[in-house]
Amino acid sequence: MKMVMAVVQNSDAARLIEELTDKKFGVTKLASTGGFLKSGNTTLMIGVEEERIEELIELTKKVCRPRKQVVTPFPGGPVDTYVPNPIEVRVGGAAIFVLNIERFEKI
Ligand code: 2BA
Repeated sequence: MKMVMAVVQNSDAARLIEELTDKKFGVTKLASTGGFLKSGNTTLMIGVEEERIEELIELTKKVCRPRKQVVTPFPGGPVDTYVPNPIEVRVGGAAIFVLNIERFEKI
């Protein structure tokens, strides 16, 4: 068994969860915050048999679209007079981690 941790954009999360549950994947939704943008995103925990990993990744690719976001880097402190230019970042898609699970018990 594997544990898939998928960080997705909030706007894609509801549809992805719906598609996953329709296909009988077990899923837990966690509210998370991206370290770079410091804005909310969604992390899904999906415990899955190894043979279904590719199906899961394909489904995620179908639902989760990369988007461009414009951010203004926050300057240092209150006395900082330098105003940085906005920059454009491409936010996933999804950041997917596949972890080995040593043991899984449902009590
Ligand atoms: P954030 O950390 O808020 O990052 C949002 C987007 O900002 C990233 O999109 C990337 O395009 C850009 N970015 C991140 N760090 C950067 C930096 N130091 N300099 C310039 N641009 C930077 P994604 O790569 O698609 O990541 C989307 C979200 O997935 C991330 O939100 C974070 O919550 C998670 N994530 C991505 N890679 C991760 C990793 N290696 N470990 C843990 N979480 C990760």
